[in-house]
Amino acid sequence: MDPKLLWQRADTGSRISARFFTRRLSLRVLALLSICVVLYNVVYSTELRRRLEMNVQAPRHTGQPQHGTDTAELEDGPPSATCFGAELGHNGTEKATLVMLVRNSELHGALSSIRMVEDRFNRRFHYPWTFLNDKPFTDDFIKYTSGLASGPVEYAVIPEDDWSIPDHVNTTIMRAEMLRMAKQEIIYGGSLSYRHMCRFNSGFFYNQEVMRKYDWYWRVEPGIELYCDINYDPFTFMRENKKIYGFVISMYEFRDTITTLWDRTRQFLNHGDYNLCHFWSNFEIASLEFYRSEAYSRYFEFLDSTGGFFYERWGDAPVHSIGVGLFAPKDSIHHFADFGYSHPPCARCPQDDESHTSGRCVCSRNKNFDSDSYSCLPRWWKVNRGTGWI
Ligand SMILES: Nc1nc2c(ncn2[C@@H]2O[C@H](COP(=O)(O)OP(=O)(O)O)[C@@H](O)[C@H]2O)c(=O)[nH]1
Ligand SMILES: *[C@@H]1O[C@H](CO)[C@@H](O)[C@H](O)[C@H]1NC(C)=O
Ligand SMILES: *[C@@H]1O[C@H](CO)[C@@H](O)[C@H](O)[C@H]1NC(C)=O
Ligand SMILES: [Mg+2]
Repeated sequence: MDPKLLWQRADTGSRISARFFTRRLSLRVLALLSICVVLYNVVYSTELRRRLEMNVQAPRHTGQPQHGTDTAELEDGPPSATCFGAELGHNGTEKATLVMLVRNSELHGALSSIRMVEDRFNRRFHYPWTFLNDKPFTDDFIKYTSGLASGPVEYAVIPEDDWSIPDHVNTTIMRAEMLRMAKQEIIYGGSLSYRHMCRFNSGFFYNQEVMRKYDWYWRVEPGIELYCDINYDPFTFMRENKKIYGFVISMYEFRDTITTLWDRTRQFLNHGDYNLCHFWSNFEIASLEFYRSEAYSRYFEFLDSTGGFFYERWGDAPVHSIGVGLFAPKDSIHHFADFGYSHPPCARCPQDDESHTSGRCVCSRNKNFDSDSYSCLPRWWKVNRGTGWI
């Protein structure tokens, strides 16, 4: 048909409708519209009231948590889901906790990390948070952190024995070594508190009273970022797939901080050479049972007996990584390639489309430490093809 004809027809139509569109008809349309608006308002306000009532019946948990190892918070069960959370999800069912070792002075970084982990993951799962500190947490720290958590919270002070220099360490030698390392500008070389932290994370966190009831932990540090939503339960993933240790970033350790760690390890059991690769332990999702195993415990106790955590500055990352490399089956180590993660100064971003769309990622694919020359991921990828990891 000639398109001109169409226009002509439409013209005729409009002339016809103009004739019939009387004042009376327009009044009827107006009345019908008003009825629609009124109906919509009634339905909408009923729904709004229903939602509000739902919230009032299940108010958000606001109780003040106590110092120490009180577990009453846990028995209360997690606070109820928000409207949004209830629509999207279900509650986490694993014996797992998000754990943060942190100082009171790091409150701001802690809040920023909690917010990130809650928004991207935990608001749909309500896993409990466990906060550990060598000093009592301040009221402010407790108030503001518990305000952000969607699950139960616990605050525990680390026993002195787990944060002190063992008797067999000669502190004269230790001080001299710390001075030497500080002069050489070795990272954290002159810090005693950093040494306590590394030793604690290597051999004590998993046996803390507040951690006993859990099988899994997710380590969260102040000031981290998650770039993508995590829409599944990584703890369940770990359990179902018989995984023991999960990481996101892997890199080389500074040789000067662990001069004799590998010699000591070889002394503990005969093995080849250490390539300095370690999983960056500021993010870990892993099995607590593994660390509590005899193999790992004996390994840690041997390392601790050498005093190397103090004479040198052994990090918990190489200790965990070597432990996992020695005592966990190769296929029980998992790289969370779908996680977007940053702990300054390093960050990684998922490389596949699927993670970006389903995870609402906010990161640039080419800002990715995995492909940095300092990353151990290329070695990791080789492991999956059958070559050794450490
Ligand atoms: N309570 C407490 N936490 C500490 C101390 N030193 C480090 N941490 C925590 O241990 C983790 C690692 O320390 P951080 O300063 O982030 O070291 P980096 O990530 O290696 O630069 C973080 O969660 C810190 O909050 C300390 O003296 N006391
Ligand atoms: C999650 O837990 C809350 C509080 O215990 C409960 O009210 C809610 O029904 C649970 N949601 C699901 C989907 O199990
Ligand atoms: C510690 O080491 C120094 C220097 O080697 C030595 O003089 C001192 O006797 C040692 N102290 C102890 C308690 O062994
Ligand atoms: Mg850190």
